[in-house]
Order: sequence, then structure tokens, then C-alpha cells
Amino acid sequence: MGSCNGEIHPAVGGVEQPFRIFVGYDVREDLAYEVCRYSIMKRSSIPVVVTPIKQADLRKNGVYWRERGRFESTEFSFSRFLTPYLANYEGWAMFVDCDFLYLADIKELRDLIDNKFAVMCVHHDYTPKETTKMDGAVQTVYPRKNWSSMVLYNCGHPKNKVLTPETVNTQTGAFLHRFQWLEDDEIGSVPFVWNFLEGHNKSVEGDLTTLPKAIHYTRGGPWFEAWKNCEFADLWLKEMEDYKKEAKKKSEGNQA
Ligand SMILES: [Mn+2]
Repeated sequence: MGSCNGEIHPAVGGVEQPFRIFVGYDVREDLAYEVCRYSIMKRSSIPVVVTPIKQADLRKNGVYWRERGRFESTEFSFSRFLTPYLANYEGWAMFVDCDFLYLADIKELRDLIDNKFAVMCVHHDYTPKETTKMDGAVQTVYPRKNWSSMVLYNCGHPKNKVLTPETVNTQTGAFLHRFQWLEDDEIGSVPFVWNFLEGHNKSVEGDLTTLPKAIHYTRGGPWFEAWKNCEFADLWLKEMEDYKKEAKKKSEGNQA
């Protein structure tokens, strides 16, 4: 990467600017959010700022006003597309669902960024087997399913100026989730291991390039009773224990 990195991740006053990560937040999945955030911070070798996208806050600030539809399985089904707006349409920022567990350094993903694209994500070819997900919300099937669950946004790209609060509040799910504001060649691809779908993607024995770098518990994760024995549940539960130990240490430190 070398010199071109300078433009993608500008240093201001000689200080590397943190990589901005917006995480979809749902009040029913607070612990999932905390563990996802913890898993990123713990392994990151670069400065990162993690910000939850909370619908209640967006409504209070007047940037989100659309009515919740029947097919929205989370609070961030649509608000995720505010990422370029929330990043002031500058530089690159990442959006990710809260039901991810990171197992690798986020720098590896950031280093895949290529300015010729407006967005970059895993190009899943995917039809889910379940008709319901998580706690009974209806599972819908559409092209580019799951592409929008982890997206690197080139927030300064002119095409992404379309993603104003007005657009995000009024456009259809198809328009937004299928990236219909973009041409196909403006949508870059990253390896599937960065959005490894639990219950769908598989690692190939002996092939290190197929080991997950970020597990996506898209059907529901161990923080839901019904999914406490899903694949990779042990990894998430271990991370949760580490997060809780760390949080306890911090709160004791604050009291001292
Ligand atoms: Mn998800």
C-alpha cells in the first residue's frame, strides 16, 4: 500500500486519524454490541473510534423519522445507511451489525480499502434456510442479501452524497439494501472471511484463507436463548467473559 495510504487515511498534524466504525445498535442486543465493540478494540493495532447507531438518538436529533416497517428485524435496518452522513461525507468509515465477533486486527480490513470504489463489502450469494430469525422476526429473501451488514463506505465519494437523511428515511428497502444508487463496478469486494455467516459459510480444512476473521451470527447469536448452542457460540461466550472481566476491572478502578 505504502504512499497511497497517505491519501486514504490522512494524517492531520502528523497524527494518524482514527478509523471510524459505526455499529448498528438494538436495545434487545446491548450485550452483543458491547462484545462486538470489545472484540474490535482488543485486537486493533490502529486507533479506532466505535460509535453505536442508536435509533432513539437519531430520532431525537431529527435525522431519522421513518415508521418502523413489518420487515425490519432490527432497529438499524435503515439507519445503517446514514453512515456517510454521520461521517460528514469525509474519508472512509465502516458500518457493521452488532451481531459480529472480530477475531482479527481491523487494520487488515482497512488496508484492503481502494479509493476507486464507493463502497466495499463481502459479495455473498446467499439464500437463508430459515424463514424466521432471532426472536421470531420474519426473514426476507432478496438479491445481495447480507451485503449491507458490513460495509466500508467511501464517505467522500460523490455518489454517496445521495445518502442524505431524506433518502434514508424515504427510499425503499430494495433501493438501499441492494445499493441501487451505485453501479456494479463501484461496489468493491472483500474476502468472505470478513463477514463469515454462521450456519452458512464453512472453513476448508487446511486452507487458512477460509478461517473467519469476523463471525456474523446472522441467524441470532448466543445472547439469545434459542441460539446459545449455535456454531462458534463458545468463541462469543469466551469473549463475553473477557469483556465482563475488563468492564469489572474498569469500574473498580474508577471507584478507587
Ligand atoms: Mn446481522
